[in-house]
Parts: sequence; structure tokens; C-alpha cells
Amino acid sequence: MRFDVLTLFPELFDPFLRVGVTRRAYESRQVDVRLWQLRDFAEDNYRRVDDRPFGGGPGMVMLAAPLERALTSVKADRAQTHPGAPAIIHFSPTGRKLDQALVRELARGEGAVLLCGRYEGIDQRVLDRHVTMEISLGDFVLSGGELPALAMLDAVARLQEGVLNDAASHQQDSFSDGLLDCPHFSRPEVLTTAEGDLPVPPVLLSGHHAEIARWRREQSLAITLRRRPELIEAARRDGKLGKKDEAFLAALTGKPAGS
Ligand code: 9WO
Repeated sequence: MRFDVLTLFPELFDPFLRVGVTRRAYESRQVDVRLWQLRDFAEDNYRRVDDRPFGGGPGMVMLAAPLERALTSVKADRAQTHPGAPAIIHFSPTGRKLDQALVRELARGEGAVLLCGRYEGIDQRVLDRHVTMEISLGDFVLSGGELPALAMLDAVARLQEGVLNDAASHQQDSFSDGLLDCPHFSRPEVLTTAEGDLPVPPVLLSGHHAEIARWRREQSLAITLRRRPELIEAARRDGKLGKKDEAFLAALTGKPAGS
């Protein structure tokens, strides 16, 4: 798959593409990320990409003309390797909230053009003409779309074949079954601190794989019920909760199972 990123700060991307479990996916071009400097599409000697907003007000707006030229170039270049109109994604709090279902959709796709805004935003005519999907990370404002683009790329890249150690890692993922992740522990078995000794939950040292799996499942159910009860409802609707899960939740909430 191929992602074309339009940004005023392409240098922000390189460090993230060179570390961690996703590095191979990028370096092998399994996830082919191409960075485009928007300023290269400015027309004047000052390489200007922003101007004051019509109607007045604070801040600057990203100029339509450089973006139009950039999008035309990127679309033509992309057509040489990927036929068909690409998704053009803009990162904005007004967009569809990124969740693991959307990440899975994007991970199955052919990639997209990622439009990273700066300043107060992009001339609306460009957005109206080109953008096919707006994606939000949540209800907060950033100074640019680069971090959301990197977050989305990372979430997509780690789902590619061969990125995680084994298929089981995906299964154990938080959200793979719509629940929050269970806690994790490693050495030492007992952590000594000024406030006392902190042992690992004994079941994890028992060697009983079925019991360990059950304990982890119950930890996930308990933390999800407490922090994100709406995810329990969704998992139930999606048929992702078994009899043992329901019995455990019933015991937690003090209600009879199935009520
Ligand atoms: C900012 C904004 C604020 C309130 C309501 C709607 C909004 N849209 C934008 C916007 O598109 N801003 C552009 C991209 C230009 C300024 C920096 N940008 C940005 C993206 N700020 N915050 C985001 C963002 C993107 C995804 N998830 C959370 C925040």
C-alpha cells in the first residue's frame, strides 16, 4: 500500500518511520510512505503557502493554489503505481473518530493521500474539492495534522503481515475483541520498593495456560466494565462475550447472569 503525505514538515516523519516494530514495513515499502513538501508547490519567490483570512480574524490560512498544484502532482504520480482514485484524508477534529475498526479498514486498503493542515486551517474550497475522508483522533486541537497522520500510519503499519511477532499478538491486542487490554508483568517476580514488596499475580507463575487465559480475560472484562462500559455493551451486541464472560460480569455487578 502507498501513502502520500502532503506536509510543511516532512522531516517530522522520518524518525518515526525508522524505529520499532513497524520499521521493516516502511523500509521494505510494504507500507510505502512518500513525503511531499507543500512549499515546493508555492509559486512566488518567497515560497509562500499561507495568507490572511478573508473576512479578517487572527492567524493565517493555507493557500488554495499551492495545495491544488500539489494534489494534482501527487494524484498523477500515484496513478503510475496505483490505478483508481485514492482516498484523500484530512485530519481534523470535525472528522470521523479513528478507532481500531477504521484502522483495520485502512490496513486492508491501497493507502491514501494524507493532507496535513497547519496554521488556522486549509482554504475550504480545497477541502470541498478533494477530501474524501476526515479523520479525528479526538476532541482536542493540535497545531497541525502531522501527529494524527503519524498515529494513523503507525496503527495501520503494525497490522501488516510480518510486523508483529506472531498472529497471536494481534489476537491479544487491546480492541482485537473490543475489550481493553489486560495488565502485563515481567521480571522480577517480586519488585522491591520503598513502599513495600510488589509481587506478580501468582496465577501468571502457575504454568496453567487455561487459567492464565481466563485470568487475563477477566482482567480485561473488569477494566473495560469500569472504564468503558459502553464497550462491554458493544461486545455483547457483537456476540463477543461467552457464557463464562457473562457469569464473571454478573458476579462483578452483583446481578444474576443474563439480566
Ligand atoms: C481545527 C479545528 C478546531 C475546531 C473545530 C474544527 C477544526 N478543524 C481544524 C483543522 O482542520 N485544523 C487544521 C489541522 C489546521 C490547523 C491544525 N490542524 C489540526 C488538526 N488541529 N487539530 C487537528 C486534529 C486532527 C485530528 N484529531 C485531533 C485534532
